[in-house]
Amino acid sequence: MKIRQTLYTTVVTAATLLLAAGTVGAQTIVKIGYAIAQNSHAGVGATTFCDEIEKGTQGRYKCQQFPNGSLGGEREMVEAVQLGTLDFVDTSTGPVGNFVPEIKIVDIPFLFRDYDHARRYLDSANGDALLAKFPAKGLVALVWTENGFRHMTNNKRPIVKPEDASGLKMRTMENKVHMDGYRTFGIRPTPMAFPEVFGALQQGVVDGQENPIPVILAAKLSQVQKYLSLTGHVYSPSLILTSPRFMNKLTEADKKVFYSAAKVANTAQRKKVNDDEAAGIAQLEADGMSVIKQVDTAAFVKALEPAYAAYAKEFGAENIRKIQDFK
Ligand code: EAX
Repeated sequence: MKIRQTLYTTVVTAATLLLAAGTVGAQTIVKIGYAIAQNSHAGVGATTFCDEIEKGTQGRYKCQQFPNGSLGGEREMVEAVQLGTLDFVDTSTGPVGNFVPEIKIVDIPFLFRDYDHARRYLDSANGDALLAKFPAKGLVALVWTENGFRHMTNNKRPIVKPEDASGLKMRTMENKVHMDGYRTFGIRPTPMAFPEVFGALQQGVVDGQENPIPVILAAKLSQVQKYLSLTGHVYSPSLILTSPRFMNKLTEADKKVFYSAAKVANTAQRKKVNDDEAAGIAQLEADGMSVIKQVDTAAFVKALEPAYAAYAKEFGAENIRKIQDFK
């Protein structure tokens, strides 16, 4: 009896996992996952996306949200979307270049000057051209969303210049472009999925990590990190991804609803990034972090020169310059 029940549960669970989008009567439930908390910028993006598709399809589609990496890290969620066991993920580009190599170029440190530069570039035909690379890899990118400019935190010392970062063991995303760049700062990069980061910092497996203010806030990293240096060393884009298999099942009208829902979600997600940027640093100071506001940006850029030579080989110096010069 017990065995039969277990078997039944296993079969039902397997069936649910195999078919991510479940239909209940006339309503289809779609699953969306992301690595951080529901009250974060990614959560605001996902919630807005869900509200918009429900409204736009008169309730024929509804979402189930899986925040906090409850379905795994970002790489695992992208894999799940590819396989069709998850319908949507709002993910940073962190691991995405491992699936769609062409987008790795936007992960280069000190590529974008500021939010306006990054947002306008990604929203332009240049950003669309990168989104067009996804279907060949079994993915559909509905829109660029945003994670934010990344800053370093650690428990050893204030980081003002690369020499201060040198020797620190820092968790990074599973992103070769980042890791190659950070090595030129003397950092020892330790790639790790986001759901493991809090524990790794708490246990001292790594000395530090780097993430945008909205993520540092949402993951309460102030509880396990002392120093925050506003290095802004790289812009971290994100994306809402689904699969061709999912999109091909939709009517043309519903496809439009999903695409426009993604656009509205992006606007809301970026607005939350703005709000977190405006209020977050004071909040993190109140939470006990020591915030280093004056960093030697020029020294970091200089240290990166060997990495930039390698990026130029991989992506083409011209292509990198085109992004940097984008007005
Ligand atoms: O997408 O893995 C990371 O550091 C990401 O910035 C975070 O999970 C938000």
